[in-house]
Amino acid sequence: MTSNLTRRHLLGLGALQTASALGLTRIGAVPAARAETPGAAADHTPALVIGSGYGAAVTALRLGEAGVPTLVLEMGRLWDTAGPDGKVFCSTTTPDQRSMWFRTRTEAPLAQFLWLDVVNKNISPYPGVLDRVRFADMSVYVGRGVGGGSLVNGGMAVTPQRAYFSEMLPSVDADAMYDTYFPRARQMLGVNTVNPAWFEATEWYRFARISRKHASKVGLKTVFVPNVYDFGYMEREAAGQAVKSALAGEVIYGNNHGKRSLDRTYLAAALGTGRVTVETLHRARALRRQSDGRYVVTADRIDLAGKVVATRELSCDRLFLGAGSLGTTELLLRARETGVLPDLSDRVGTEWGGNGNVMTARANHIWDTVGAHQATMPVLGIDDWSNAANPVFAEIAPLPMGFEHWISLYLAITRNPERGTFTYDAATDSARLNWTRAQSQVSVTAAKKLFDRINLRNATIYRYDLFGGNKPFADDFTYHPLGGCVLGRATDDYGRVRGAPGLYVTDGALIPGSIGVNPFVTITALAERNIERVLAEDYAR
Ligand code: FAE
Repeated sequence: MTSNLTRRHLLGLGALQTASALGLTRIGAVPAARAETPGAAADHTPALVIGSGYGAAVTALRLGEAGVPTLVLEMGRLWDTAGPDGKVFCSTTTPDQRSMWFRTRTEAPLAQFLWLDVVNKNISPYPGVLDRVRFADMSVYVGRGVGGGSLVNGGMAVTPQRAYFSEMLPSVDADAMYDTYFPRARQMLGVNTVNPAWFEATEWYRFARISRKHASKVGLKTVFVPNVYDFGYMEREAAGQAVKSALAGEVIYGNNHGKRSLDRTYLAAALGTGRVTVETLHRARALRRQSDGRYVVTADRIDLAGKVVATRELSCDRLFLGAGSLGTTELLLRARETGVLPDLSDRVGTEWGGNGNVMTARANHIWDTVGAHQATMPVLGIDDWSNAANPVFAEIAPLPMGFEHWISLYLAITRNPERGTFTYDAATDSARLNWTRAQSQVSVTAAKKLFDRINLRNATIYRYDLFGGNKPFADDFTYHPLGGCVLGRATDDYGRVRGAPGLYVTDGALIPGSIGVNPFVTITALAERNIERVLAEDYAR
């Protein structure tokens, strides 16, 4: 199994490199140049997967292993080619066109410092790796490219608390998840933990140790947070033996080294099966079902300027949606509201949440230095989730600015029961999120209760200069969009879309708005569970 996987990985990685070197948008272990020949692309494929994030990558691998020829459509590009600076991804401090999805200016989460607009930079429009999807009172950050969110995220690989998992997804057998699918997901994703002795000694995590000290003064416990960043690599970075990535401020616009993103794990293995092909810069726009039961996806192929250069119709026997909470929900909502798939459940477009995300920052005393050098991968969290009166899991986040700033930054995950809904806007042919500031207030109140305690005991204050509008809490964006097509409601208990045989949801859209920790391990494990069942039942018929 292991050597097989290694061989597959190598084959897959080889395919990725060849495609990248030739500038192809079609990637497969079949000779890529031949596959790119005009007219060679088949219009029909047994399985079609939309998107290439966690749910999609798991699904593609398991379909490929089962011998099912599978095509993956990804709207972003393959991130494997060095730019003029010799790097695949641009730096965080001097971002260029590679940073964001068709923008003229970057839109970083922490937009200001000392109230000054010094963080964001002008860029030229390009299919960059990070997108910020803006709705009225909520923005959603997502990754774009082969690997989806894995290209831009903080790598924190956290398994949810079992009781809360069961509360959120009561129809899922928790024994099977915790005995089989969570361990499988962690192993496949390459999850590892920081060496505690190194953590205690290194300057790169001084910021985390300071926050731990302040939390412990009010009796709050901290826990180590696992990650998919290779901590062995990070130690070599610190020792000057490896090119710096997490220690060079890289994260939200991509890591050039060290991170086990999906293109190195699941997707490499999927391509290595020889049955999976990925088409990049293809945005699925519409889907319909033919009278013979096959699905047809209309996809726009864009160029690097964003211009639609071709529109393709691709038919498949089975269609797997892995375009993320926003992308998958929009495709289904559009299909239902335009009457193309009228039998879809009225639960499509409901139960959305941002996982109770809220960011905040504290100003430390002059003697509590956080260090000019900070690793971008968080490894500690304040775990107060079992506090029934105010459950919060707050990650101690880095703010690597290259100079001492005395700031402690946090991403708090709160238990927010509010849920948003999506409505289809015919004028723009898009899904609109209905979410209000008042719904975010629940998260702010919970985070404030926790950090007021820490501030009071340590005689510290909030920072008001970082999030715009003089706000000490960033409550208007999330990194963790969840829901929109929830398991057991809009789908059956294994992601089969109700009212549409042969159509499946594989991604974060299945989770009802909240999971209490960073979500990608849960999304991965759930996808593993669901595709196993679908292969055993639907493909056996
Ligand atoms: P996702 O990974 O979003 O993949 C969807 C893919 O589909 C993307 O590649 C899209 O480009 C593509 N797509 C969308 N629409 C279409 C279409 N119409 N046609 C073709 N392709 C399409 O989906 N989570 C953690 O657990 N730990 C962390 O440390 C963490 N940090 C984060 C930091 C940042 C800055 C961000 C943005 C997210 C972070 N997350 C983190 C969240 C995590 O990345 C996210 O939950 C998963 O990526 C969601 O996985 P999905 O499979 O749902």
